[in-house]
Amino acid sequence: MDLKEIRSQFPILSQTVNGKPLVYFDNAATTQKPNTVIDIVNEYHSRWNANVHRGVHQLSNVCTDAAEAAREKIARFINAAASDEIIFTQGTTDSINLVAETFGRAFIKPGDEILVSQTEHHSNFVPWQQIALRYNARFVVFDCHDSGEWDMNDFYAKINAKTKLVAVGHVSNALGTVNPIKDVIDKAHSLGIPVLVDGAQAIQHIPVDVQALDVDFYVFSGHKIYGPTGIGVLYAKTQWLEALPPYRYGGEMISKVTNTYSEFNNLPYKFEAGTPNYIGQIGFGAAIDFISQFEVQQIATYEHKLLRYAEQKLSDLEGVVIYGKSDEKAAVVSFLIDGIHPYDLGVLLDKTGIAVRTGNHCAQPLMTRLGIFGTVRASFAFYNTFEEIDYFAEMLRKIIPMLK
Ligand code: C6P
Repeated sequence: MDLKEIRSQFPILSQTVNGKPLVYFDNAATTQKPNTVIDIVNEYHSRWNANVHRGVHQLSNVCTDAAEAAREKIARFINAAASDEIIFTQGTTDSINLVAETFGRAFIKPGDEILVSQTEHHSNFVPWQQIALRYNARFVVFDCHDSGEWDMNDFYAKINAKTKLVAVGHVSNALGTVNPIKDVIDKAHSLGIPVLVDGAQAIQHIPVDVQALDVDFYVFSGHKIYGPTGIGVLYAKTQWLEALPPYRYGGEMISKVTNTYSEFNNLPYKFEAGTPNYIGQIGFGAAIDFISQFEVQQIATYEHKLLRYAEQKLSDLEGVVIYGKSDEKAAVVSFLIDGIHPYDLGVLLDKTGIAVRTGNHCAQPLMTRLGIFGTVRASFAFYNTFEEIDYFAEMLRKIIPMLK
């Protein structure tokens, strides 16, 4: 990969922050956008904007075609069996809430169990906890090891005939662990239990094939894969989309409305009430085109080298403890330095132009399990470089004595 050429496509990467060249290591929170995404969003707002699926006029048709083409691109990207299995949402959180609300309404009864892991982001934890409370079901959490890897014995012990759904993350946002989701899916399916996988931190880093995984629900956000904010995807097998009731009610999701009853639209529109974020969809499609120039496996290999290099550099520094020890990791390194508050470190790194995230990373149950309140997290994308990591380590070497 030609790193210089790739970086030149992201205008934000060539700016300075606090007088220093930006080193953007907060890619797990959101990724930066290439020119093609920025330009298409601008072009559709300035030249083609019109509401989709409603118009007989040219602008509406142009927007509708581009927005629907994005659905096709995303379906191909994750190897969905049909583009109708791609539901556009506001993002990962919205997708999970869609499944939790509708699955809860249709299938969760008192005494049922919903099983999640200890390492989930709040978005794949709180909705299930609340659904369980609402329907007098049990919210069950299987444990992880100190390394951040799942305790699969605990998973096998806790999944049972009462489990109605398993909801797990593909890659931990807080630690970077790539989880054994295929083992979870296979075990759950052997008991007839569906599985939702939160792919927010996987889709941009590792190849995802929903048919090979045989996953029932797979969710992710556009903004974490070089696309715009406010747009995301729920992939679900057709059988589930047909079995679940609509999430929100209103325009577009109906086929017939009378004073006494309504009939609902075909897939995927049954789950897309109201004016969709069609320009977000178009931008998302451009992001998929952008990433499709490369092999996702090629991106994964490069990012893995960055990760191991960063872990090595950090280990050379005194007092550093890295959280998330696993052979299977995506591009996240989470750490603490003895006697230094993560927030203080984050603030001083910012002064050097380096953007990292500090805190619990919306994973309080995991932090509690690890006995810490948070970490400093550097998360990489394939536009990051080894030189940036060298600079990061050099700045840490200067900052640490200042905070001791
Ligand atoms: N994690 C992070 O800095 P939304 O906000 O809906 O696009 O994504 C929510 C979400 C769900 N699952 C996982 C695994 C995630 O990492 C995130 C977002 C960001 O780690 C913001 S907290």
